[in-house]
Amino acid sequence: MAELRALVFDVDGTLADTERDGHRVAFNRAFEVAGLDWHWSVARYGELLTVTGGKERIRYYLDCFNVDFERPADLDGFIAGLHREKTAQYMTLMAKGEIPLRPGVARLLDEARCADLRLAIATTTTPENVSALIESTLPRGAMDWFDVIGAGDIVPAKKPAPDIYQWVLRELGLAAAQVVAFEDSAHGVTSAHSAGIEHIVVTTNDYTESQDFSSASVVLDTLGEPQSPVNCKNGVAPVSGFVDLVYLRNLVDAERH
Ligand code: XBP
Ligand code: MG
Repeated sequence: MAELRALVFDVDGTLADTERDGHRVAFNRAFEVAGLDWHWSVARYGELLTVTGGKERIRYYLDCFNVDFERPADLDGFIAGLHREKTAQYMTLMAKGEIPLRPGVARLLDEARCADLRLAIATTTTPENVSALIESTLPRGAMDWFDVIGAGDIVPAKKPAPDIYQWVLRELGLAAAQVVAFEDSAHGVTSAHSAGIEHIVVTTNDYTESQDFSSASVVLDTLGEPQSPVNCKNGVAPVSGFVDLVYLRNLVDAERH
């Protein structure tokens, strides 16, 4: 039986609740800077999250929600420019440190590091956004805690395709059976599942909490803390009340028998 060797984290919705008050706000600020009268409301953004990746999301918005917009001849260049501004806006927002890590994230990262488990990231978001979040929420140098960061356009097919998880496994030099992934969305779950990776869902955000997570070993509201135990929505809850390495190893063993 394979031993657990690495934890692989999604970013948006998993490490932190970044979509509604981070990415959405940054998109709207970028539209304003570009002199566009577009505004993505909280509800509309939920619909737009059907598509992963910011550039892809802008194109989807034009295709489905703003079909009358007079498109520039170089639409790809226009979208890329808007998205660059959105990334800059997002980084400025993150630097203010207003979006914290979700409960249990810092604790589990620390425990994994002490136990010499490797850490990795598998996300569709732009790499600069990952560093902006990590640097604003964890101690200096925390980027080095992660052996592999799979992010953004590094693979052409974003989640729900399995490519980003397959890329991360290749870079780690590990088999799917040696890692556990943490996700918050149906797209992320499909991606991890298609790559053959055991995954845990941790979600409390309005955008993803009622999605289909039937392939996940367990669905929890958070990773939990000693003082604030998890609420288990599906699967076996941690006896301690929070996700730790004992729980993860048991879960992995149970799934593989
Ligand atoms: C996250 C996303 C990202 C962000 C935007 O999905 O869908 O596209 O919303 O990021 P996941 P960019 O959590 O499954 O990785 O604008 O940088 O693309
Ligand atoms: Mg996510």
